[in-house]
Amino acid sequence: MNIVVLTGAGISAESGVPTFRDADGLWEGHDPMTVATPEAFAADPDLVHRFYDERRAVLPRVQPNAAHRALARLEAALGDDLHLVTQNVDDLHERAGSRQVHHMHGRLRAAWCTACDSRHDWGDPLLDRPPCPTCGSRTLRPDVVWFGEVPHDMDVVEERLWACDLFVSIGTSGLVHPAAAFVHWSRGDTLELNLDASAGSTDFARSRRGPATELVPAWVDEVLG
Ligand code: BV8
Repeated sequence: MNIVVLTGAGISAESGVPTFRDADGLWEGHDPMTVATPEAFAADPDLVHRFYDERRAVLPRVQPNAAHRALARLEAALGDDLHLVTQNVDDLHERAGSRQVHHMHGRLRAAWCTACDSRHDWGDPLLDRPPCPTCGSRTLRPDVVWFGEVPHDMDVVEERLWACDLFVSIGTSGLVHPAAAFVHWSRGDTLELNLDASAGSTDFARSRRGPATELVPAWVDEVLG
């Protein structure tokens, strides 16, 4: 059984990580969608660094939940027959035990040097422009994919979706592309597990409504029998 699972901010909501649209939409008076852009970073790098430094600092204080753990259990059973791709930049899938996590939008706990193109695991602030471990220049940025930038390894996702028996979307509003289009790329059956109807709910063969910490463990139990 070849399965592709996509997760969004909704799977981390019950861990206390605010989603993009539930966090009453503003951060320091800014719409996150306008801060997560190369233009915002060029215009006001300190503002953007603060946005990501704050979110990076929260991570050690939040824990994975039953939904993250259920997907780790699924990976332990299915191995390479499961492809887990997440829009999330948090590290909760890894901390729940998932070993193969495709962060299509990058990772909060990583820094990318715009001078030498090196990437580094990174848990500290970037606001004070620490030197790049590789080249020493003070040009590190958050290693996340901003609006207008190209998500990582979409060709891999396309291949896996074309070959899958089942595509499951968990905790995403289906507003951001190209993740919102995955349901159309899937050769197999499609299932949405989400608290509310998403922008793409009607494109799924089946949809279940409810919190991820209830829906995901129950679905994994069904798959593993
Ligand atoms: C690209 C990293 C080209 C940074 C993020 C017009 C039409 C179509 C597309 C576009 C367009 N104009 C512009 C575009 C492209 C643009 C886009 O989609 N814009 C949108 C706003 C229209 N996309 C891009 O720019 C992307 N790049 O297109 O390049 C390309 C394409 C293909 C191939 C090659 C090149 C890059 C987008 C990446 C942006 N970076 N994140 C950061 O995190 O700061 S996006 C960011 O927002 C997240 O990563 C996530 O993807 C998105 C938020 O979405 P969700 O995860 O769904 O979260 P949300 O809050 O919206 O929803 C939460 C859901 O959970 C809700 O449905 C809720 O009901 C549910 N929920 C809540 N609690 C629970 C729950 N469910 C279960 N249990 C619960 N307890």
